[in-house]
Amino acid sequence: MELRKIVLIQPGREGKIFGKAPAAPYTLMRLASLVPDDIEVEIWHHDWEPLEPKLRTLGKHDLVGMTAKTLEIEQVQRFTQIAHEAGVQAVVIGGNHVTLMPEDVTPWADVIVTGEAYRTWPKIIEDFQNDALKSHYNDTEWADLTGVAPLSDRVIAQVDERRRYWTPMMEITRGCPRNCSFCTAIRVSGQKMRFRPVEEIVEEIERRKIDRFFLTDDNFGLAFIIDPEYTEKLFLALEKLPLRGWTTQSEMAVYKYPELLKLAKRAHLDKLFIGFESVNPDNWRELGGKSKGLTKQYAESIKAIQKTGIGVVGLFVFGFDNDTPKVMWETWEFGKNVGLDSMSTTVLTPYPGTPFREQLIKEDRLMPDKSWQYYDTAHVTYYPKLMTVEEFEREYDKVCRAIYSPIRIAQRGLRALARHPLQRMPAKAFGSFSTDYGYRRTFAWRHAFS
Ligand code: B12
Ligand code: SF4
Repeated sequence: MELRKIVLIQPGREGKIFGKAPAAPYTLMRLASLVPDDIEVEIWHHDWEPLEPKLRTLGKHDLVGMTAKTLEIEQVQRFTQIAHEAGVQAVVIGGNHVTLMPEDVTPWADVIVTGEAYRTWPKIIEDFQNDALKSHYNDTEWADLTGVAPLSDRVIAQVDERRRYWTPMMEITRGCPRNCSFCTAIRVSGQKMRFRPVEEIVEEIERRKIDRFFLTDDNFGLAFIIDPEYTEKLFLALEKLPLRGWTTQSEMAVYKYPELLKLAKRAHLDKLFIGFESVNPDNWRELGGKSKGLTKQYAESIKAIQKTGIGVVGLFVFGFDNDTPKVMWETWEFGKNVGLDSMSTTVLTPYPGTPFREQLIKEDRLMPDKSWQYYDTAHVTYYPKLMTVEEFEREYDKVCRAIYSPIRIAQRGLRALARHPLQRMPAKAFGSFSTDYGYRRTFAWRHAFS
């Protein structure tokens, strides 16, 4: 089939915030960079502009790819329907949700892609042109990250991240050897930690001309433990770049590596988002070995990290089988007293492919009326064990209103800001408050629809 152009679609529900979309579509930027130069490729993002009218301009000779997390899959199904009505014959669906639950997408997609797609995506483009498209492409190998899908200059120019997005994304590692019962990341990125070569990271940052970024890594902190030499080399290279700052997800064990933390600070690391997950020690089994619900140890790690000048964002999840409303208030107290820079409290969510979901299915505890849009970590989608749904929701609302009250956000933001020297404060002001503001917005989705 003659190929007119490729359109890659990023769904979204946030829209623009003060004129920019929140997070750049990094997944699609990598995939678009694999498209041969002689084929036109565009990335369309629903947070930047409403996509329905644009979808109606597509036709039979366009190859359309869409990515979706679980909570976005219904929006993507709707986009697919519009594209089909416009005459598109090849809508390809990839991403986390389809990888974890292909049977959910097969009935309405033309092509599904499971796995990482670095090999299958170029093959799909070729097969489209040869009228040989299959209905399912499965990439079973965890690709070595060396030289994989470097961002092309035309994609960088088209996405124009600095003008259109608040947060550029960047990948350094992939995969995590832990095994948290509720985590889907390890089911889509594997349990072997893989590293991109330092030279490629530096080259990408320079070519994108970005001076801030958030890592897509699931648990970057594990690099401290698994490959300290690599981590040191990375930090020494980043130190030389004119960065304003970067942030990443990590487990708390990094506090045992003060020398690397100092290097990380010199490499412009601003904040670590640490998944403590729970202050309830009875939940230790669910936490995959990275934390054990021991608040004394959490406090020690927070102090040690902050001492090096790096901020700590504490991430907590409510609704494990040993949780009662009391745990939510204990988390609030802990967060208040320990001096976190920002704080996220979300509702445990039984994503497809996780042991937690399997258990709930066996025990018939999934709420039947909760479609995928509710899987946003702000809504309760299952019957908790030691609380009723109503109790869970009521106390969650109360505790989040306390945590995300303007005064608490201001307090934590000022604390984060105070970590920087006076002359750097203007540059750091936005980042010091925006994390909590973002979490407040996530919580607000709980009441956007019920
Ligand atoms: C970065 C990230 C974010 C960023 C997204 C930024 C952006 N615009 O891309 C931010 C911080 C905004 C974010 C937010 C959330 N996230 Co998030 N996020 C991630 C993370 C850590 C990395 C994703 C990533 O970019 N990877 C790197 C890129 C290069 O690869 P990739 O996305 O995996 O895609 C590959 C394949 O899937 C495939 N592919 C993907 N799409 C397509 C499409 C086509 C056509 C093809 C051919 C192939 C293909 O090819 C790609 C290259 O290998 C993942 C964890 C993970 N490891 O997946 C969680 C993850 C996707 N997030 C998750 C969640 C739950 C959320 C939130 C709900 C959290 C919250 N409480 O708010 C929100 C939802 C926001 C929203 N409204 O959508 C869950 C999703 C679970 C699920 N089943 O849906 C994950 C898996 C984390 C987890 N621990 O479980 N997230
Ligand atoms: S530590 Fe994080 S990425 Fe690793 S399994 Fe647990 S939740 Fe997933």
